[in-house]
Amino acid sequence: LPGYHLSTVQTGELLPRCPERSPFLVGPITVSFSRAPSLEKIGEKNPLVAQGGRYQPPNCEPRHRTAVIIPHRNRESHLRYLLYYLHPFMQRQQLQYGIYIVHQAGNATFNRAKLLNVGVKEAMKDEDWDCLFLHDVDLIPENDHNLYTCDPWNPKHASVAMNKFSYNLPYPQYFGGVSALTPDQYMKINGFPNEYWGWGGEDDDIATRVRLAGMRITRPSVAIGHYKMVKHKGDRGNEENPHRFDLLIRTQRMWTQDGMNSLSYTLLAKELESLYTNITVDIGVDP
Ligand code: UDH
Ligand code: NGS
Repeated sequence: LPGYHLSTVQTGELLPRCPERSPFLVGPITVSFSRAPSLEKIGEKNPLVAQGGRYQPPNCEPRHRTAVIIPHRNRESHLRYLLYYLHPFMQRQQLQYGIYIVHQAGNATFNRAKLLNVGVKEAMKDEDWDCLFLHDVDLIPENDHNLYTCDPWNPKHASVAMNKFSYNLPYPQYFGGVSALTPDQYMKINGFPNEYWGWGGEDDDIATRVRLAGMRITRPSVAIGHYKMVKHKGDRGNEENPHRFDLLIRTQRMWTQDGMNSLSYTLLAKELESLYTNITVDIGVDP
């Protein structure tokens, strides 16, 4: 009811709080990867999304403010699939939200965890987000009962049942794919490690940080935390990190020194696109 929203804005009337449980949830969603939709088409289907990929429910005061932060390089078609499904998904959950793409400039080795640190730092400059969703670009949630909100006490691992792992956790400590922390929880673990260049291990490091900071990982049930992955090959520039096992041995010693408190980068651009905020960053090179 856009008209209702307009008139309440004009009269300065307060909106009622959104219900604890959104009436718009549908449960399981069919996700298919036929042809990646165009950004124009996604925009047309999401008329209430504002510049920078921002949204708030038109008819009620949201209970949650979630920033989705997506590390990215050279995965444009995956991004379009994700935006196509994620915008309506979060709108059905009646969240206030923003979507941030953190694009690694240049051809140096990819660094997922450092990009996520940059995304958190930049997103928190924009808005007082109460939940940070750290989200791989190729994972599409398949059930909107998987709420994109944070647990107030513990970091959450959301992608517990991916199709490529036969809808199960690959191993009990797995923390990769999609996770969610409040800004407080994020700072309590000193953010994510900056020193994992290339594929593998950074998510295991983060899981260890959670434990060392005295928290535990919460998870939705495997019936709800379903994700479908866009099929792809390994990326050039993100080869297996040969140092990851050495780094993992040192997590306990390093986590208080390597993270948000040691983060340095050069922001190259921060652009408000129609469906997301695009952060382009120079994070340096693998030493
Ligand atoms: N990413 C990019 N571009 C890249 C690499 C990674 O955007 O070139 C992002 C993207 O959001 C991706 C995430 O980082 O979803 C994680 O990338 P990943 O390659 O670690 O994980 P993914 O599940 O692929 O996408 C696993 C490939 C298997 C490699 C096997 C090595 N043994
Ligand atoms: C573990 C990796 C994780 C990775 C997980 C799933 O072995 O980073 O496999 O990988 N840990 C190490 O390499 C130490 S996947 O099947 O998605 O390619 O997330």
